[in-house]
Amino acid sequence: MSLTKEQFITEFKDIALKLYAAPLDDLSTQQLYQALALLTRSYIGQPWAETKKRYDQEETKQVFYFSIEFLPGRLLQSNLLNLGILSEVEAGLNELGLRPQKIFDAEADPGLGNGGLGRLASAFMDAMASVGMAGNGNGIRYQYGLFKQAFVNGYQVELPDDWMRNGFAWETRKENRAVTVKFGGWVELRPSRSGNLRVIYHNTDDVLAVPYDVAMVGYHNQVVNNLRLWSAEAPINAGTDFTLEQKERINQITQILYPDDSDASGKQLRLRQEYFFTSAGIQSIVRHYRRTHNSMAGFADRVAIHINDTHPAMAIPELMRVLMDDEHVSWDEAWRITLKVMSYTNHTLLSEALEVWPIDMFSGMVPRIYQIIQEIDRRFRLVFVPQFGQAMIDRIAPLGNGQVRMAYLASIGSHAINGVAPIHSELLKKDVLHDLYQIFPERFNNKTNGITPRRWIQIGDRPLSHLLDKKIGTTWRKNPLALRQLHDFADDTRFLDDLNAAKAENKRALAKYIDQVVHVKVDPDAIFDVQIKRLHAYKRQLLHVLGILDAYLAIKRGEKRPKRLHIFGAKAAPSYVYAKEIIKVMNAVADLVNGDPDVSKYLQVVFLPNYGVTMAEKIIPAADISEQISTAGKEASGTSNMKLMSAGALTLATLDGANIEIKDAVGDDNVEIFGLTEEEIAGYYQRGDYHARDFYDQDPRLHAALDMLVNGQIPGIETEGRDIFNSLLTYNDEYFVLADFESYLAANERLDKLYQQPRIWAKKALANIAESGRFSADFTVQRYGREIWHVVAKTPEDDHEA
Ligand code: GPV
Repeated sequence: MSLTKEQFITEFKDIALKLYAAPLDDLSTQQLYQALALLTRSYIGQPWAETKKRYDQEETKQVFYFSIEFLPGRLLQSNLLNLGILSEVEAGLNELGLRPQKIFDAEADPGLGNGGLGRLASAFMDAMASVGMAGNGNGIRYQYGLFKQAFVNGYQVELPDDWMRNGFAWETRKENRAVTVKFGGWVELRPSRSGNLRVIYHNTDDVLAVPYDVAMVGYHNQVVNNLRLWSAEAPINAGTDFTLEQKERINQITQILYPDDSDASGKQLRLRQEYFFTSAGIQSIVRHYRRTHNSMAGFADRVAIHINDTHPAMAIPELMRVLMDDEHVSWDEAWRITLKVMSYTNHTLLSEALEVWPIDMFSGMVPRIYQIIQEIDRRFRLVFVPQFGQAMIDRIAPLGNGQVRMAYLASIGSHAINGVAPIHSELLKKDVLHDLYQIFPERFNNKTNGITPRRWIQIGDRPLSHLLDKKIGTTWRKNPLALRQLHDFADDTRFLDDLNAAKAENKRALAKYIDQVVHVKVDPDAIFDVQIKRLHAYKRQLLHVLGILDAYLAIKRGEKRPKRLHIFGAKAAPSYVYAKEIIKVMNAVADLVNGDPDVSKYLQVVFLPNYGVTMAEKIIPAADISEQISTAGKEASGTSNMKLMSAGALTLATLDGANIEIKDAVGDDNVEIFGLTEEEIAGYYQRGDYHARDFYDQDPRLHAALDMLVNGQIPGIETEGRDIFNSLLTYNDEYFVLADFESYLAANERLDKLYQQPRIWAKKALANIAESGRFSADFTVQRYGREIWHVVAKTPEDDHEA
């Protein structure tokens, strides 16, 4: 859209007066934010309505992305950017004597997710709109998002995230689109005159699912898609009223996000959440379709439903239910439609993350869904036992060991199953879903994750953005592959110096922010070494910490090194004791290092509390080194690796997840690889001959660093230090931290050396930025569109050109 600075100023003053009956200079920052958000929303309404209308009129095939998590990040700047009016608005605010950033900072970050999985879902929403794909999100409107993390005496404490305290400016309540979701009770199957079964529900607990829609604004293309988040409410009953307790129980369903990342919680309420948003989504999709079609025959040509990991896997039996029970479609026809509609992404190889539910709990909560899964299970066995044998089918049938096995259900009921990086997709076929791969090889495929450079570069990294505009023009903003033009300037020393200067500016800004948040004065000239991701044993923050302890000891011995600032951001699941112990140790190490004047000349450590999307926007542009150091074969993809490379950070990485593709993209010279490969680790597992203690006994540096955990040199970690020490030595180091220690140090030494040559460093940074465009989620969703969903992207401009 077009909007001049002057128009904006007039409209902004006007809306502020209408809303608050006050001139701008009487408004609080929060009020200014609300007024600006509302004005922005008023620009979105029309293209939003037009997009919907166009999809309906043209009978566009639509994608519905079902995800129990979304992490959209703050939306004001992003919406202004995508509408094409960010510069005008900022100029207008400045002219009014207001600081844009201060207003943007008044927005709460919707923390409706844990980490990579939720952020990926939101990147896909942004990308689908931006490439003109009819993509809708379907999720949960959690009253409380992921807990707010604080540190007390170095320990993580979890505080409620009351993110909607000031309302959520971007949502629209659609109570006229509510649907009823049924739980519990029992089902009666009564033969009817037509020969079909009539399904009668008795004694169910009904919950009203009310949708709140959030606009997903495409980049400069007039496309606005929909993210539909469901909220649980007590139904308005004729006659009886609900007691407060009953209402409480219902509201609980969408009260809070489970704080588990890559870990199945196994709790009743979680299962209730899963069926709640899945059933609501399916019902509303079918209802919408039926408004314009009198049968379900063509449904699969108009609708694609994607299951983001297994949390929404009940979409499969739920669609079967609606097709059969409500739409009177036969089993065979319903199954044909369901298979064609459904597709599934797996996001992990960790066994503890593979969802299984006890049949007792499951069948009591959703009896009709359970019946349908029983029938899927029966038919699956009937068809495949003769071909593949009882033993194999017992392993992978949807029901087994008294459990509903969600990954198998999702795989059996989807026409496509994908992993999120090549190594992950290969390991799915080789290990986790190997038996299913034998039966359905054609379903398996890879779709490497992506990120949105709009948020990470255009919004987050203004200095780099301006530099890119000056050097290669602005086409990279629409098509990030244009970043490849940077290769032409790999030897342009002026430009390399400019790149370093932009990085330095970002580092100064982050240093200021760090001082504000944790009151540590850091040296902006240090190497900024960043590890930002959930705290997980397999992600090996511990390896990073041992590296810091080694540096501490070396400096204590009098060694001089280029100054390094280690920056951590990480939340631990509240019930994950070991991860929380690592957090305590990290904070204790930070205190030790920063508090020692001999050491802090060369080494500083900051652990920023409450890491999330908004904080990532501040950290990433300032990073020199990106730590991606998971045990090979454990990280499905990782996506912070892509964001950090796009900011010109060099990746310090194991050959795991998408690190491998990053290495292939930038070449061996522009990434720092270390550690055991997945094959080597698999070898250790097979032979059973990994002996962590040998590494401790044989490597004096490792020995000394580990001893620090238990010898009192780090104050306040008696218990935690001992537990971690024991996990590594007594319990044999499940994640091969000790095996990779030496090569990790060597890789770090190479990076230290390299940093002494700023232009050579900048040249490598340039190569990373130049090749980061391929990881744009715009391309990822287009691959999903072509190969899985069978949808084509189209924008209003395409019509004008045609
Ligand atoms: I399963 N992931 C996550 O964030 N939460 C989960 O519950 C599960 C997986 C992550 C993986 O750990 C990352 O490797 C991956 O990059 C991300 O999902 C997106 O695919």
